[in-house]
Amino acid sequence: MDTPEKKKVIFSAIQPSGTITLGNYLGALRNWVKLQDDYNCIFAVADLHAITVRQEPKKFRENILNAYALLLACGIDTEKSLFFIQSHVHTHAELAWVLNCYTQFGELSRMTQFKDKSLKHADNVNAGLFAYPSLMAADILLYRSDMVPVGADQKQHLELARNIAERFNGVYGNTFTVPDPYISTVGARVMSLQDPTKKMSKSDENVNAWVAVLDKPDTIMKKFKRAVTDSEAEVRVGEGKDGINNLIGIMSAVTGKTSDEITEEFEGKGYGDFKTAVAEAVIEEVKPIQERFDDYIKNKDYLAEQYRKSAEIALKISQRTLDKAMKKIGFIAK
Ligand code: ATP
Ligand code: LTN
Repeated sequence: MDTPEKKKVIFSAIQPSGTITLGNYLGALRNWVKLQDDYNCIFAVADLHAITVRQEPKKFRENILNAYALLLACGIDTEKSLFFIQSHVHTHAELAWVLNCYTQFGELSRMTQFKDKSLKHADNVNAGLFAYPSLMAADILLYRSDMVPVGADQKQHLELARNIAERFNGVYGNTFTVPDPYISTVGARVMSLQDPTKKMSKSDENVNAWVAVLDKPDTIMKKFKRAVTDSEAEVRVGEGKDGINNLIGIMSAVTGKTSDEITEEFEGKGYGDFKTAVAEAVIEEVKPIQERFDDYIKNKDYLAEQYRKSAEIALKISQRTLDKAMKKIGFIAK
């Protein structure tokens, strides 16, 4: 963090809404780790976002700390990047309120995630779930972020953040940096092992649909062995072969081999052998992460030192943006 002015700013966050999956890791976290050398990166565990669906307090506390430790274990480095817990930096909730007043009901009503989640949690369609994108906009805009690495599912929210920033700047003059999406070229989209037309999601109730980065080796093996495939027995990328395409994608992301190389390697072999090989490659990939995680999670003091150190700096940076925005609106400075 020597020359934060010179490097472009990247912001991203992940919700501690459950266990972190292989999809989160291959599609997002692994890329964040790589970005740390070239950008001024700011990452957060988005705990405020997570309470838009009901959380059991004990489990929630555990999920937040586990997510923090796991991201460190994946290679998020607090010497290079800021990495904090969202609720520890109060400017996020404050700017979110302000931005709520610059976000239209109609815009929020069009968000597909809101529509999906309100169907899924029909008994708890709360105002926070509806206003979720203005909190996400606050996260991003507070740090004058240039780029936001997000998966396809979050593009609509990012587009809204851009609109909010442009609208505010239009009324009050240049206040917020308008962020661009950062679409990684190497990011894998990992699909569910049980329904490979759907993305692998940590909130999927079917535990066999996802593999967690912290799953034990025999669990990983079992889940891959149960993965849905097709009735052919050819390890190759093809139409109507969503399950095998997904397994090839995972194998390729983990080993760096191309799909052609994988096809060649498994010529004449059955799906059973291939599934075992994919499971073994994944087990190998997550092993060092799990070992580091076990160390970090035992050391609560070290974790606290890291998230506090980052939160303190994040507060200073974000407070400047919040103050600027509030001053422009007409609030009286403290
Ligand atoms: P939820 O089920 O609670 O919606 P999720 O598993 O879909 O959670 P998010 O917290 O929404 O995960 O996403 C965290 C990051 O991981 C995002 O950048 C998202 O694009 C990425 N991601 C999530 N699932 C996948 C996947 N299956 N493949 C690739 N990237 C993914
Ligand atoms: N909504 C995102 C998590 C998230 C985020 C952000 C991502 C919260 N704030 C800011 C990028 C930028 C999700 O569910 N994946």
